[in-house]
Amino acid sequence: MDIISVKTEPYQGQVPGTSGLRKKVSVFKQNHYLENFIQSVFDSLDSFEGKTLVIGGDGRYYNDYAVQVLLKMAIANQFGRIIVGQNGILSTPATSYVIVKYGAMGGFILSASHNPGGPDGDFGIKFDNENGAPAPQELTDKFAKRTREIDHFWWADMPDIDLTQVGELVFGSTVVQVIDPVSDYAAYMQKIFDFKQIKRLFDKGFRMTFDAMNAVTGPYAKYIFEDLLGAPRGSVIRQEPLMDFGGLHPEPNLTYATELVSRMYSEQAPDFGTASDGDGDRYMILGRSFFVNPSDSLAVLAGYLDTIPFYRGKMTGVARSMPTSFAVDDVAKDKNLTVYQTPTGWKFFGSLLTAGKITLCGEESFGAGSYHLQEKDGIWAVLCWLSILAKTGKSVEQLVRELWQKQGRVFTLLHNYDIADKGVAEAVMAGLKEKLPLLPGTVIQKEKITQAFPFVYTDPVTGEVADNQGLCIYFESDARIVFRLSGTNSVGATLKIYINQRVREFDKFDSPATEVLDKWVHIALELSELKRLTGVEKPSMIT
Ligand code: VG1
Ligand code: CO
Repeated sequence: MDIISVKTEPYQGQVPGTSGLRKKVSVFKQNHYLENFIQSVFDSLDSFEGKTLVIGGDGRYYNDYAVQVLLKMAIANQFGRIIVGQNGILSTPATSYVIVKYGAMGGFILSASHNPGGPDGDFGIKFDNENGAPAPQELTDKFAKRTREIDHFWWADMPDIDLTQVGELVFGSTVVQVIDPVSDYAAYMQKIFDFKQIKRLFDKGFRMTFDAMNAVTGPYAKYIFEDLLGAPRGSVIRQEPLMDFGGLHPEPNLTYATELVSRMYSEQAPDFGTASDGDGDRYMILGRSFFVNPSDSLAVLAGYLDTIPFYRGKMTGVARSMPTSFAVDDVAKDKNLTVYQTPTGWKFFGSLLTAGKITLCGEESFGAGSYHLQEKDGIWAVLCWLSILAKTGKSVEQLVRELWQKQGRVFTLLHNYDIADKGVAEAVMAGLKEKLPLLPGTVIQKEKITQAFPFVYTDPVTGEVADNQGLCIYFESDARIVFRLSGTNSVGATLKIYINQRVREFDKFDSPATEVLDKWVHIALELSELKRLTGVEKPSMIT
C-alpha cells in the first residue's frame, strides 16, 4: 500500500448547509469533488493521528463508493482506528452513539437525509465531532474556507476494503474495524427504556406500523420493534433499505408518507403509526385517524419524558427550533423548565446539551432528541411515545387532546415554495426584511401586527452569533408567520412559510389546519409578494 499526495484544484460552493454538504450525485461525481471536501475536513481538525474515526452512511446510491474513498483517505491521513458500519451502513443517531461509545474523535455520515436518492438524486456528507454532535457552525465555516484553498489530498493506493464481514483488518498503522450497525444502538435503547413494559403493551394486542420508507432504519426498526419488543411481523413496512428509496422521497410527513397515512386512516388502522427518514434521525407520529403535528409531539414528550426512569429528576430545560410552534412552551413553564429558541438545524442544540442546559429538544420537521446523544433520533422518539402509551394506558389521540384542552390548540402549517433561481428567492427575503421595521402596529387583512424582526441567535453557552435565520412576524391574535430559506436543497431554493396560531375555542379543534390557517396563507403571500416576484403559483409541499 502506497500513501501518496494527489494534486487537486478547489471547487466553488462546497459550503455545508443546515446539515452537511448536499449536492446532486452528478456534482459529487466530479473528479476529486468528494476527496477535496474530505481532506478539507481533515485539515480543519486538530491532531488526529492515531485517533479513532467513525464512518457510516444511509445506504443511498454512491454510499458504497464514497465509503471506500473515505477509508482510503483516512488511512492515508493516519488515523489509528476506523470504525465502519457493516456494508458502510450506520444511521445518523447510531453514528453519534458509536462515536461516543468508542471514544472516537469524530465521524462522517454519508447521507443527504430526507432528500431523494439514486443516480439522479442527492448525496451528502456530514461530520460529527467527538461528542457525536453535528459540527458547529464555526467548524463548518472552517471546512468551507479550506475547500477554497485546497491543493492536494492524501490517498492510500490500495484495493477496496471488504466491508461485508464484521471484524478487524489492519492496513499499515491503521486498524479498520467493521461493526454491526444495529447492535450497539439497540443495546443503548434498552438501557434508556423499559423494554419489558413496552413488550407487555404488544402482548396485550397493541398494534403499530413503522414505515421505514426503504431507508436506513429498516434493520434497526425490525430488530427493536419486532424482534425485541414483540410487535407482530409485518409491523415494519418498507423495511429493506434501497439505494433510491424505491423512487420515493424519504421524508416523514403527510405529503411523502402517503401509504402510512392511508393505513392509519383506514378501518383496520393499528393503534400507532410512525415513519422515519433517509438517515433515521426523524420520526412521525399518528394515532388511529389522527395526525400529531411535530410541535405538539414535542410538547407531549416534554410533558411525559420524566415518566421514563432514565430522565426522572434529570429534566433541566427544553429547546425548540424557532419555526417550531410554541406548544411546548406552556408545558415547560408548568414543569419549571427553561425554554430556548434556536435556529433551524441540530447543530444549534449541541452546546446546550453539552452544558446540561436542556434535556429535550426538537424541531417542527419531526426531529427530536435528548441528552442521550447529540443527534436527533427517530427510533428513540418512537420509543418515547411507546413508553408513554404503555405507562399511561392512553391513546395517541387522548394524549394530544389533553394538551389542547389545557392550553388551546396551536395549529401549524408549512408551505414550501420551490424557486428555481436562488437569487430570486433571496431577493424576496431581502425585500421583506427591509419592510419589517415598518410593520409593527399596522393592520393587514384585519389582523394587527405586534412584532416583526429577523431572527438572530446568540448561543447562550458559546456566545456565537448566527444571523439570517429567518424572518418572524407576530400578530395580536396569537398567530405567527415565519419565512426562511431551506438550507438542505441541492439546487435552486426552497422558501418555507411556517404559520402558527393558537386557537382556544374547543369547537374548532377538529377543523383541518389548512382551513383554520387559510387566512394566514393569504396574509403571508401578500406580505412577501411571493407570487408576483417569483412567478411560482403553488407550494410544492404542504404539511
Ligand atoms: C430541514 C428541516 C430542519 C432539519 C434539517 C436537517 O432543514 O427544516 O428542521 O434539521 O432539514 O434534517 P431546512 O434547512 O431544509 O429547512 V435531516 O433529517 O434532512 O438531516
Ligand atoms: Co435526517
